[in-house]
Amino acid sequence: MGAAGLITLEGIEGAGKSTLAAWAGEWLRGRGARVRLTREPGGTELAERVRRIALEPGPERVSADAETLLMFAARAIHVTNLIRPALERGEWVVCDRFTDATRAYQGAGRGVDAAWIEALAERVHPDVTPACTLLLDLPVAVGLERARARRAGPDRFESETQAFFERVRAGYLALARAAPQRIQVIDAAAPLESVQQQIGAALERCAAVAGGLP
Ligand code: T5A
Repeated sequence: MGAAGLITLEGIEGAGKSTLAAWAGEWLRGRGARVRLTREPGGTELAERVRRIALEPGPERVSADAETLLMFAARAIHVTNLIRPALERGEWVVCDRFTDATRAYQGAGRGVDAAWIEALAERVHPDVTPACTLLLDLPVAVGLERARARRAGPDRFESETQAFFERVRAGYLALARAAPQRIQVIDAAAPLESVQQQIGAALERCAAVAGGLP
């Protein structure tokens, strides 16, 4: 395997990110890569505690700004303690969500100022950018149905309106149009086998850009 890199998976709830992140990890391992699988918000013990604060429903109001700061607080801990050290050791890091999620959910979904999000990203991870991002795209109703079918109770986000998730989805697709070299759009409404084929092809392209397969 050539130079390692960060691969992120993005999409709305129920798009299949967790399922396909594990599959992508196995795909890379099968080609001789050392792989670290992780997720956001969370990924380390402390960042997972911030995740609980960010996602658990409760009586207190969490503003869009507070939500943005919680995501970046978790991310700062995650990048410092897990992502950057793993990349420095030459491992591939496969991360279920990263800063594009803040751009899509807090930016497009909640209307948080995009320039502020970029300033926080530049501050928290100036040296860490995904080598490639797999955007699992599917209709909102399909994603929410999948997510609801496998969950006991909704977190704060899953209680949001369909219109919110439509804005998030549109936000993701706009990011993909703005960064077509990095973000590859995957048809995630397709059967799992077809999604895996698309991911395999995307990873071939990504590995070639990042340094090549053996
Ligand atoms: N968030 C996160 C922000 O607002 N800002 C941020 O900066 C960040 C980092 C938690 C929440 O945090 C928000 C966004 C989220 O609301 P999360 O833990 O990633 O983020 O939560 P979810 O997106 O809700 O995770 P889900 O588990 O619901 O979705 P996944 O991971 O996309 O889906 P997955 O793999 O669990 O699959 C769901 C079901 O669908 C099936 C699977 O088997 C599973 O049962 N499935 C398919 N079925 C048929 N065909 C396919 N192609 C399928 N693919 C998967």
